[in-house]
Amino acid sequence: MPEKPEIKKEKPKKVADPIKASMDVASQQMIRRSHDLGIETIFDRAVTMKPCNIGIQGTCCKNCAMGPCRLPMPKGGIEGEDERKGLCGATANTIAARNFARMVAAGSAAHSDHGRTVAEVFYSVAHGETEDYKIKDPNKLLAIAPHFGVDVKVEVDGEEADRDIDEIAREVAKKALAEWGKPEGELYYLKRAPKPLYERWEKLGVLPRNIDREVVDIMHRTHMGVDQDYKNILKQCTRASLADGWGGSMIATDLQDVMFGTPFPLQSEANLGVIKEDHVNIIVHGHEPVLSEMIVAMSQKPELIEYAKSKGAKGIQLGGICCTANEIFERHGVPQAGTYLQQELAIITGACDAMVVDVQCVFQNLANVAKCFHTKLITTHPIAKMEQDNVMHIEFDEHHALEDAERIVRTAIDNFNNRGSDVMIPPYKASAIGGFGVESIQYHLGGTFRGTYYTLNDNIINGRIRGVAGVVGCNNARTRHNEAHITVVKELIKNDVIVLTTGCNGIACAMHGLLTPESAAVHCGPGLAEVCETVGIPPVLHLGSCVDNTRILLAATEVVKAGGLGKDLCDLPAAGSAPEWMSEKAVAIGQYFVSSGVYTVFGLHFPTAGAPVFHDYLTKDIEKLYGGKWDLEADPVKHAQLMIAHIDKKRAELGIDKARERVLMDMADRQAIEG
Ligand code: BF8
Repeated sequence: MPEKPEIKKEKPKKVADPIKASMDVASQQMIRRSHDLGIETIFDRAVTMKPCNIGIQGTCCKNCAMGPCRLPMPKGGIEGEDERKGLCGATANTIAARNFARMVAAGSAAHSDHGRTVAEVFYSVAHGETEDYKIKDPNKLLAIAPHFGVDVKVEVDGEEADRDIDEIAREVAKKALAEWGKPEGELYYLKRAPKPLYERWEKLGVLPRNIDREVVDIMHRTHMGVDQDYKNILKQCTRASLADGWGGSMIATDLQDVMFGTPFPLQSEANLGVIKEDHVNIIVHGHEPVLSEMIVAMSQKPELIEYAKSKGAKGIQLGGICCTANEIFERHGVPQAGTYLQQELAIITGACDAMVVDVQCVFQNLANVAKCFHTKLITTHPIAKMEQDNVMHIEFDEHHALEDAERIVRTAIDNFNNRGSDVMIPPYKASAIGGFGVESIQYHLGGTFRGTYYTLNDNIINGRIRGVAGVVGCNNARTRHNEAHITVVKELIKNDVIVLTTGCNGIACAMHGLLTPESAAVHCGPGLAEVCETVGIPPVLHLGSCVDNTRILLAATEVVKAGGLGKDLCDLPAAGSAPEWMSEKAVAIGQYFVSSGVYTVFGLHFPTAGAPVFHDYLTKDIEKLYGGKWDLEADPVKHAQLMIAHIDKKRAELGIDKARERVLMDMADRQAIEG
């Protein structure tokens, strides 16, 4: 008798443990709900799919069709000469350097293409081609114009007079846009760096020529059979990353401030609890504020609010995810619905009537999650569409921006009544103050009669503030959501290091209550707590989105200018960090921070582990060239301690490592000095 075929029982699919996946209670609740509803999210895929062990080391070369050539590190390490080679003979160093360079190129391209869009919109505004955008902050325009070599004064009848602002705008627009492709010279903004830093770049031959060229150069030299010297490849990484940090991203930040307003501190809220059951909820997700600014304007339009009410809603609630959240939070106080890892979870509330996305950091799985609910997922950018058929595309064009935004908002309102009864909004949100920047730090921590940044410098010198840290960057599903962000930041402020934050770290800090002045008394060391209490600021200053990391570069430059803390960025008691990084943009940012003299620590792992010589070059040798270097530490407490140790080293080099007691002098002491 033939044997009965054995019926194989299907193994239940492995899913994420909500507690292990995120430290945030709202997210845990939504992950649990996703399991109840049978919806797969990134958290589940992170437990079922392992990362490639060779790719993670940076030593898989797929730049030609003879490969992929895979050069993993042998288990026992390498003794003697490293003889690993690809078919063409490429060494592990060459392969890792090429892969690293392509990450820098992609990251710089993403930031800078965002910058280009902003510059194009500004050009349209300056030339009267659009009515929908305006120059909201003419003072910022006047402040940046001289950096482009644009005069803000003219001579009339032998007298100096103010130049026409429209004329200034047109010239700035032309020169800014040319930064992407001018045939000669170097980027204008490089000279905004402290002089010794600029001179170092000049000496090392890494001054970017134009933004696009530096990205194309990387793609060329990492093509099969071109640059085979990891040091030379890294030199171009530096050039391209500087074209991002002191070019595309910086222009994006500046022109956004000119058109949409320079941020100034304001209060808002953060986490999924900002979504309101009785409102039309629109979640704006992505990066470019040319879109989100228009949606903010439309969501406040009385006619559309009335339209929402006519459908039974109490109003329109906007929320942001990712850097779009940061952009509209810093300028309008629009609440932040969540970080990168919460994008699917916002839909899983069942109350998201539309999620509007543009470019970068958008999961394709959003479409699959949206299918399970009534949510309209709307793509808006010509370079970022989705293949799934439930996705709407409403292309956004700056020439009729308000019209497009109105269509999007109406689509969300029309969808309000399609909501199912399956709404579950986690009741968690935190109060947060954001909107800091170079200008507002000067207002809060500057001096009225002394140099700009005087109070900040004075407090660093007297040791109340031990140093400054820029903690930025993404979430990564390979580690517990937000845990490293919050642990690193808390460890720093506990040790009197003031934190400047951007990107998803900024949202994480907002969600976990670190963006309030009151948090200083709870989490800070005594020195930083005293400063925060005196001037009424949080110990963690939210400076905006990832392109706004340039605000950190410029704030640090102001610290140098204010005096007493060295002559260059690398002299400062300062460090950078991205505890949960994941994107290529993070690598570009890290590289421009390092090349600007900042000691920069990444969490998790680093994509050069399989090429120890190249890895050592990044984490040790390049400090001699640029004053900054990379480091890697996955443990968040050790990660922060490395930064603090670096800050202490710089304090010792500056001779400000000893606590200085303020000596009160009596008349006799004074007479002795005068005598
Ligand atoms: O540019 S921090 S996950 S949102 S890449 Fe993306 Fe990373 Fe968030 Fe903004 Ni930046």
